[in-house]
Amino acid sequence: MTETEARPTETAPAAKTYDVLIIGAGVTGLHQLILVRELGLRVRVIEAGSGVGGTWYWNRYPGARLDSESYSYQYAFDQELLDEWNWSELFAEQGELERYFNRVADKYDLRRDIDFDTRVESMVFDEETSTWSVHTVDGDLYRARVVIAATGILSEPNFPRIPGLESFEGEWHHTGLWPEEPVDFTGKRVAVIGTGASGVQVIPFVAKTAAHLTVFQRTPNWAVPLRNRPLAAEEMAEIRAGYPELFERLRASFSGFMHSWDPVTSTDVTPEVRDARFEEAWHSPGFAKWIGMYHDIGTDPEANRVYCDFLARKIRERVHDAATAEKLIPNDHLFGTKRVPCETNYYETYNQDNVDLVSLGENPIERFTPTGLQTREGHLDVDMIVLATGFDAFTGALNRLDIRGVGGQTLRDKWKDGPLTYLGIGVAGFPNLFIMGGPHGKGGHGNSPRCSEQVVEWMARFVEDIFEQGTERVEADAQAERVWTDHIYQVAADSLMSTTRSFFFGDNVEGKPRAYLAYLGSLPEFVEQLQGIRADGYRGFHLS
Ligand code: NA7
Repeated sequence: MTETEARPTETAPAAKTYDVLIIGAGVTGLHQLILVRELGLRVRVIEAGSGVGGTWYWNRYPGARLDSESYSYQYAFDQELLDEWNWSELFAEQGELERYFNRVADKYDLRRDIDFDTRVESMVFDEETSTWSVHTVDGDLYRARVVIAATGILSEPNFPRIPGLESFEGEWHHTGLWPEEPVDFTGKRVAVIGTGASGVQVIPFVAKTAAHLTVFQRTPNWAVPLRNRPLAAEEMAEIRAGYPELFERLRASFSGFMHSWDPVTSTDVTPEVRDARFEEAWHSPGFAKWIGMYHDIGTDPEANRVYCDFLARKIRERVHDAATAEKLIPNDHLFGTKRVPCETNYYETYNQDNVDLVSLGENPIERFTPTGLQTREGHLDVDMIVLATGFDAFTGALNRLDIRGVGGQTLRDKWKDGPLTYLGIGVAGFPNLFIMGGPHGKGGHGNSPRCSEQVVEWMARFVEDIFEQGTERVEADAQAERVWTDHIYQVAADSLMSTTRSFFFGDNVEGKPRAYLAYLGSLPEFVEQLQGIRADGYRGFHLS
């Protein structure tokens, strides 16, 4: 169906009117579009970027790649696509993922329903008509009964509050907003700020060709080797033959990953057996070294410390300069209490003569200048600055939409002390707005397509029921929201993750209140709850 044009008034632009508006053409938004379109509803996607893929569109810095095995991170709903697509590496790089999502967009002719280069400026709920008015930065107006915000968890870049960036006369880039044109480090003096998952990926690439690289580290991370390798055609064929069992297994797993915690307790085995197991994991790919480990490493601080000692030894073996090695070993948090970055030659990079590491605790950056960075100890001249400073995760992208619900309340205000949601999907006071992949949803700790697919399917059924039953207004119940949010906090409080600062708690961003933002329950448990809630006539939502 085509859009209908509402009559423009003198002050308002003509509204483009749809049944369902989806914000974001990333992993979740594309899948949601495919399913909502099948319902025959008028649906449109608004996307700030110029292409599809979300994370894999924006994070195009050299070295960007998956930490989940490629074949576990793809849509499972299209057998033809599964049959046709060959992953070239165990952990695909950004370009391959972007090609994959473009292939999906081509196959389903999705672009005809997507407005690219369109950024939402504000969204207002009209209580009389029970519709959302969505205003874009370019002055366009969309109106829709239902809005699905698929804006992503790690999509709003975090900028350090260091003054003067606008005065810097060289080139600067944020890893999460990397340009399409190639960035050339050759012969340049480069500063990289940030040593999280993005930092450890980009740093070895910069060091290869830069004249000099200075890495500014706020806190060291427990980064572990990715162990990437090419996937030969025969291996790919074997993997493909096992897809039905694979996807079934991943759906039944805790977070949709290939690895799951070992039921064996590390203290039940001899130190020799334990150390051999650590060593074996160290040589295994991806998250085998994290969520494939003895389960008590995720729950018992003492067991975790023994593993930290092993990992610290590995860092000391790899970094020649003892003082640099010590700087790279975390002493403020246990292993796995933050997102574990996976790296390739990250630690060896510090053995290069053209690379320096600066601890911001010892030598903070005071300001950016036209020619570089002024630190407490002196000025550093650089030609390029790379900000690998992460994201205002979970809530940043939603807050930026400037969402105004019942009575003009803003979502930002409602969430000023931390988000309140029902299932991570609905928010009391914000009817007909559904969040896919935001705070309190399963995706924060999981493999994104695996964690979102069943929720997106559930949402499509909900949308179908809403329109079939002529429901005008759907709103999460405030009490159901309280119970869900308390449940979220309770599970997190019992976890080792609560012992440190991280983007899971929001306190990676200066000034953001500390509140747990993800969901630590299991994927099957979450999906079962969703199904029960639907069976009970969407318990916890008011439909009218
Ligand atoms: P992360 O993991 O949040 O890492 C950001 C890094 O930037 C981390 O080292 C931060 O230090 C550092 N940071 C953040 N703010 C500042 C300021 N103000 N000054 C100096 N350094 C700062 O984000 P990534 O992009 O690396 O990874 C995000 C996800 O992408 C990851 O989980 C994967 O899913 C892919 P900190 O450690 O907080 O002290």
